[in-house]
Amino acid sequence: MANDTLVERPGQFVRERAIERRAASDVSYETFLEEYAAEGRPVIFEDSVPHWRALRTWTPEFFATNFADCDVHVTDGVSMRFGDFIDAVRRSTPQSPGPYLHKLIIEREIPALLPDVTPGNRFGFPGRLASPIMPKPWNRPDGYLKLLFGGPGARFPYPHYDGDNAYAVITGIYGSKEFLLFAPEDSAHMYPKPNSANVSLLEDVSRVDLSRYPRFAQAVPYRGAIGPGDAIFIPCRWWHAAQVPELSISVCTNMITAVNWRGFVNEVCRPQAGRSPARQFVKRMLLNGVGAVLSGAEGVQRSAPRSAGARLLNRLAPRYGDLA
Ligand SMILES: O=C(O)CCC(=O)C(=O)O
Repeated sequence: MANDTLVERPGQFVRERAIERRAASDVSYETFLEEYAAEGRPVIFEDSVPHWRALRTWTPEFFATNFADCDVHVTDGVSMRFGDFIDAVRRSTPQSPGPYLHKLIIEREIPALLPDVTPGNRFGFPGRLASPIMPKPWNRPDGYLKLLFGGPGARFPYPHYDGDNAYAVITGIYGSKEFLLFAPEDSAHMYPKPNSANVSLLEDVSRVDLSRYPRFAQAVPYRGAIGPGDAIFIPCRWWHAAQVPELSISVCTNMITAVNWRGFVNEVCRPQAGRSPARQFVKRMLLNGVGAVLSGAEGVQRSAPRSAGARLLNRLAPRYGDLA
């Protein structure tokens, strides 16, 4: 591969790949689905949301001025006053990293922020999650839009891939953030937790003790960074780890489309300890039905997009733009 580079890790050399970058204006939504989503190919789209007011207004000062007294959900089991959180982020250094906020669903906790990121990033359009016929808890027209916020040295707490076989798009708004991605084929090299197959036992992929985790030496990292306006697309089942070099504010959405639907159904209906097989079977039947209806609607939208039928079906199977 032309963009392979050799990088040194303690004790060995590995091949590392740069994540492809494209100007967002050169890529239509359909091309994105065909060339990246369907192919499971990560990419960073540059200048993906020039219309977002957040790009001009969201700074640490903006949040400290307007939302200091809000209680925010920072990480698992930890909530803080937003003002105190921002103070801790400002004190964060690579040697002594502060907290990393990654649990704040914007619609639930600070809906006043929504107009600043609306209309959403088209590459992060939640697809079938936005359909009114999606059963709870997957009926999420906002794609679980989350705020991510951290200072130098902070990082997402664990390398993982997203649940529900979902894709993710993370859009940078302020500062920068670095990503290391690993393909699904590297799963065995990522040491999945025995009870949580999508979470790695490796805490920090940039500092792995290879004597404890020797298989990690065979994993091939894909490296990329996002700045304001850049959006990184993380295909389903791709492992990812995020690290903040300079104070970073970004947002994240999940997406389910026709392309990752089968994997979604298999994932959420898989046999699981503590779940009745009969219930999982009924759920599978229900989701298979929803999938068939949505595939039919999407077929009409594709073949006769301007017809009255397609316009009616847009309500059932929303398309980017219809929700704005
Ligand atoms: O911190 C990040 O950018 C990664 C976010 C992420 O992976 C997640 O929210 O699942």
